[in-house]
Amino acid sequence: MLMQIQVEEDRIGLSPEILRRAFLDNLFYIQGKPLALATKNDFYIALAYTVRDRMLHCWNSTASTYTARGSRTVCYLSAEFLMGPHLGNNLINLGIYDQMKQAIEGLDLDFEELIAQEEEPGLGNGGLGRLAACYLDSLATLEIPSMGYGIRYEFGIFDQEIRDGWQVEITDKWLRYGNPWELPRPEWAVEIKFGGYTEPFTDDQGRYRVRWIPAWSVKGVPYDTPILGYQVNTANTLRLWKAEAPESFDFEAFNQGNYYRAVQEKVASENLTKVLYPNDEKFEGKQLRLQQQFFFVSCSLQDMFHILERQQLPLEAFPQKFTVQLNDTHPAIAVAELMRLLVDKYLVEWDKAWDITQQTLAYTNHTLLPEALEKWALDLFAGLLPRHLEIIYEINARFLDRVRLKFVGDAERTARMSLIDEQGARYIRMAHLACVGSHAINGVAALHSELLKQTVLKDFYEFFPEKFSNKTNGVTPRRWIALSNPSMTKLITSKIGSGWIKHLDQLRQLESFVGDIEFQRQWRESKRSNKQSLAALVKNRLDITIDPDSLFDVQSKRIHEYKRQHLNALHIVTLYDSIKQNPTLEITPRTFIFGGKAAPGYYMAKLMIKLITAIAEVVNGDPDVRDRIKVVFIPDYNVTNSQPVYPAADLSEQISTAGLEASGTGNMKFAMNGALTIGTLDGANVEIREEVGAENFFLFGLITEEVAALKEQGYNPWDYYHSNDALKAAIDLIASGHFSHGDRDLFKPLVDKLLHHDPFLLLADYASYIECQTKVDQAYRDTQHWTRMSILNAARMGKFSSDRSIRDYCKEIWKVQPIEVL
Ligand code: 73E
Repeated sequence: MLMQIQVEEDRIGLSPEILRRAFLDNLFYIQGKPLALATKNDFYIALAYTVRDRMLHCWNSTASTYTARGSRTVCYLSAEFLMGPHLGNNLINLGIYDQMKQAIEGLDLDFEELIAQEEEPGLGNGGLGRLAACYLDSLATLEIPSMGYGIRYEFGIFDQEIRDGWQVEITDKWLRYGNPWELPRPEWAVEIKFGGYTEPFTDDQGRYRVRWIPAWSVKGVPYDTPILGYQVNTANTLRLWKAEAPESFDFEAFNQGNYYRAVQEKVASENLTKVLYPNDEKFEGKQLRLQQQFFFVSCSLQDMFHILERQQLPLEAFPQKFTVQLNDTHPAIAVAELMRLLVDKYLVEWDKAWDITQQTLAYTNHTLLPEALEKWALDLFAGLLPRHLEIIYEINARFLDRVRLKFVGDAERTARMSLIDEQGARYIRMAHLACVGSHAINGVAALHSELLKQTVLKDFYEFFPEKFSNKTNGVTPRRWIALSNPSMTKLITSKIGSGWIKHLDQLRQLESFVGDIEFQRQWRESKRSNKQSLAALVKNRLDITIDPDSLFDVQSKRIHEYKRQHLNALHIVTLYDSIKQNPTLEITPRTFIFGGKAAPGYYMAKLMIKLITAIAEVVNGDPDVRDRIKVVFIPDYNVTNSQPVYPAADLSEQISTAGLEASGTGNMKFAMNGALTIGTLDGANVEIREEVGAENFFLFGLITEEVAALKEQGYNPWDYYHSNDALKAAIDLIASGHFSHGDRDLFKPLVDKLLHHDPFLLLADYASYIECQTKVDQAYRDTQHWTRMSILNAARMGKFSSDRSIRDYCKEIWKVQPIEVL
């Protein structure tokens, strides 16, 4: 009896002494090592289990509370969850960061070093996957019954190395030392079928039905990770599916003595969830990708039916029990799969099944870029999912009948709205499928949601306007402030208490200290110490010395032409050139910091990285300029490496061509950490500027309507090139080989594209950008005023907490209420 209580206490106690004892216990019983023999990884694993033990109680209570209350559950379906390292975040959410630090340091171990041991699960490309992760944090913190459903990729987003200035991709073996945060649940595995053909038949009751005879199948095994909320007992689940060989197929081959075929099949099955597609906002119609999408959607929907069965609820209760959010069109096949399960498996009649499907599903659009819109070649689709194709035809036929009724004689509209693109080779339009099958459709920032209605989804908006709404993105202040920026967190809490971590609007209270000289000094000191930490990291990793007193000007995000990292580069070249022309030029010393990965097949993006590193080499090596400007490209930008970046930034570059960045979320992380934004009126920049005040935001560039008008009237970048001397000088310098050891060919594709097409209007925005950067330069010299602006930025970012976004989704789309876990 005594023994039991002792064990319990060691598993749940939160004091440094108990934590230390539990840690040593885990080191011995899980890693099988005494202190003296343990490696850093052993320490990390023991630490992780010590934390996980303290979450398991919450996880269990949460599950039983939800079952007992029969609560409505939000199911967030996403092909990507960019969770970032779990350990630090779980310590914050458990509220034991400092206690654990004390426990570990009491053993003479370096706590931060152990935290840094974790290989982050990079199961996403960028903003879309990270948004899903922030939403899970907020759902748990707000005590909303919810589940994240996705794919357990064996290889996440590649690790980036920079060699000779070029990006090199290294496979991400994140599971190689084990993953202490997940629990496999093989007992809840499901079967997923592919290929084959269909045939009609009449069932016992004389009903017309269709049978799908698939050609092959795989098994989906769920791996569960607890997602703990901040200072609550709620721990929800992230359920990621791994593909394995099906039991039955394997067995058959074995019986025939075909052992090698069985092994081969096993390998082929596991390929399905092997690797994350590393393309951000670019659709590639690859068969394996469609297999991945259908696989995780079918696994997840079948899982929901099993839960319904276990709770002995009728099929009609499906939409009351589950509300399913589709994170972009990647899971849009859910429309057809839910219909198939209801109609073919559970024998629900079509109209009723359609009601259930529509009531259950909701769709979030994340981009207007035409190259990102998913459309599957019909043959490929038919080969993999023949039954789903029939179902989509039926949905389409019924839908287009309604369109024809509402817009009589408008054949063009009918063709435009069809789920099938028949302009040439035939394709299935996944966004159309998602719109028709969902009761709610939303964009991710106010501007984006408006543009959706005016452009890519215009016809659908005209057909069912009531489905459309906006849900502006948000980010979690737990990871992006409390964990990433402890010095600012401490300062803020010393002034207004710690309530803001859960109620970010409370940061407004900082406004009353904005004129307080002592508070301003502390604010600067915090920023300065964060800059020093980043400088130390840069020195350590890249052996580049940067000055923490210089202005840290940061652009970190995926590399993409529409995000215009090369516009930033043109500014650097312009500054460089003006210093070379006028060696005594007075400018505010700046450190330009870049970070971001390029899709491996995106040649122009890779060339942009080479351009930045080439400029860095020249600038940093030139004694005339290097004390005034420095350029750093931080390799392998991921969640881990981004965490020290946001707190150290003075200036946040959000410079996409207006109308093209749906929202952005990095823009929010920077501003929350007291950086000022230089940005276009694009995505959530519009709302950030509204919140922080126009006087605390550096705005430049054409607005969306002007971009459209300029393109309409025939945009000619040459005119800008010839009428702006500084612009011409910058482009000529790049073309001359100045940054490429005399090689005039290296950057030619980039320069030619700018001069001859410039689809993202860099040249049109150049003058406005440079002028705005001059204002930044001036403003930074007035330290006190800059500090005021920095404080006001952070103080006014309450709206951009993902808690606010999730509350909006809960109220307006999901209709779910919090359930307290005791
Ligand atoms: O503006 C961002 C947005 O903040 C947008 O570009 C990004 O989603 C973020 C979160 O809403 C996004 N990613 C993708 N589409 N939009 C995407 C598309 C295909 C594959 C992977 C990612």
